[in-house]
Amino acid sequence: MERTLSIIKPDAVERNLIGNIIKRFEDAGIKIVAMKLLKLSKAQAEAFYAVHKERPFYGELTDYMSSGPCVPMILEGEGVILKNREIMGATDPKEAAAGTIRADLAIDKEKNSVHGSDAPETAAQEIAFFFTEYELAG
Ligand code: DGI
Repeated sequence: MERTLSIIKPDAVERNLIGNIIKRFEDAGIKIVAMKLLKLSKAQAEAFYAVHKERPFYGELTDYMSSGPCVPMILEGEGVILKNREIMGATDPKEAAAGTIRADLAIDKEKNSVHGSDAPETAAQEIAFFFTEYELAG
């Protein structure tokens, strides 16, 4: 069964939106098979977003991601990588489809409430960044 990494980002945790976001995944038939709440250090945020190192927003993005607690989760289900991306909506909430998490809840392109892996290889890497094998529920 396919798995992906989701993160409820600091702006959403701060505004008490953890339950709202998790309900959307559960209502879509997606299973949460691992979950934790933690605060990334600046160095950890930089490592997680290393792929964006050369982008002009890298400093701001990693400051923001280390500014407060976040909730990384492993989601499981058929086609869950794409399904999660659809439930999240486009990166910029102004461009996100109605009814998506980002359209409904996100603040802006940076404080966009959720992260979701974009492909099987990145999903495997990102899951391993936050979780060890023994932390998986099944
Ligand atoms: O996979 P996504 O999160 O939808 O988007 P991405 O992989 O292109 O970018 C990763 C994150 O980087 C995104 O969720 C928020 C941030 N980001 C992307 N583009 C911009 C940005 N942050 C700022 N400040 N400005 C941007 O143009």
